[in-house]
Amino acid sequence: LGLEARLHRALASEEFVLHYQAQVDMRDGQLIGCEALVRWNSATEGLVAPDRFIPLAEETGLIVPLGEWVLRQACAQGQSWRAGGLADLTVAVNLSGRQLRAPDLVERVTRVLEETGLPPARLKLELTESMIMGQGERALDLLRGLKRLGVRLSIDDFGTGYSSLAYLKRLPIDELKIDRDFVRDIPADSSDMEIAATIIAMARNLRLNVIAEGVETSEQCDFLIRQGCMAGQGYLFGRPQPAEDFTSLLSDHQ
Ligand code: G
Ligand code: G
Ligand code: MN
Ligand code: NA
Repeated sequence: LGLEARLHRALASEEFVLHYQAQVDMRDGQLIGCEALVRWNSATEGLVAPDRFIPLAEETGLIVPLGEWVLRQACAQGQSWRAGGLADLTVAVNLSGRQLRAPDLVERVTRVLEETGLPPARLKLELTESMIMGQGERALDLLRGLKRLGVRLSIDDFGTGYSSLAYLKRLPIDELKIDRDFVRDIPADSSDMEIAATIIAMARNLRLNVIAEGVETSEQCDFLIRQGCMAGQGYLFGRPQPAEDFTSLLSDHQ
């Protein structure tokens, strides 16, 4: 069976799982949210990373039902942590370009929020610059539609695209997420430090939240805080982990 057929079968037989990675206030390590990251728990290959199947899922359109499964699963999980009194986290979910182009995205998100009971303000959708830029004016309408639901919008992999300040200013977004490419070589690479600092300043000027991804060392953490970026995600604070493990972590911190 080819990969495409195996992916279809995997969706039907519920072989996909979500791992959750902490998003914290880097000043005190306080948990503020988590990002849901999909993996394929393949019967034959074990845990498969998204880089190995998301591109094909995107190409074939399977990303639309898969993405909806991810969204529903993550929202249900977030609501279950809330209902259990464990934590009131914001759950971040990645969207793909194909999902963004589907004509009924706003309706799909509305339905999932209603069905799971997660308050819209507790859902953060991560979109990349290139996904939005490729959409022209339609993107603005779409983002406005999502904002009207009350969900939060974050620009993932920020700094790797070509958004101008003028364009960004028009987008109804809440957050810039600094790509880990610009975090990895802090403090060795001074131009990466400049870029990270510039993104943080840009976010401040546009009154947007900013979060750094791929934070692995306390030097990186300290530098980012000094520049004014308080939120972070990365191995320094925790790796992506299965829902059960993330839940135990929440219970331990109660
Ligand atoms: O842990 P990591 O290897 O999870 O993720 C690799 C890439 O896969 C990231 O860039 C991430 O955005 C993407 N990814 C992870 N989960 C999802 C998902 O549910 N949907 C989409 N579209 N991309 C995802
Ligand atoms: O969607 P996005 O590209 O933001 O997905 C986050 C990706 O970054 C996932 O693949 C996740 O596993 C990975 N990641 C998260 N924290 C770290 C980190 O500290 N170091 C590295 N190398 N990767 C990380
Ligand atoms: Mn992401
Ligand atoms: Na990213």
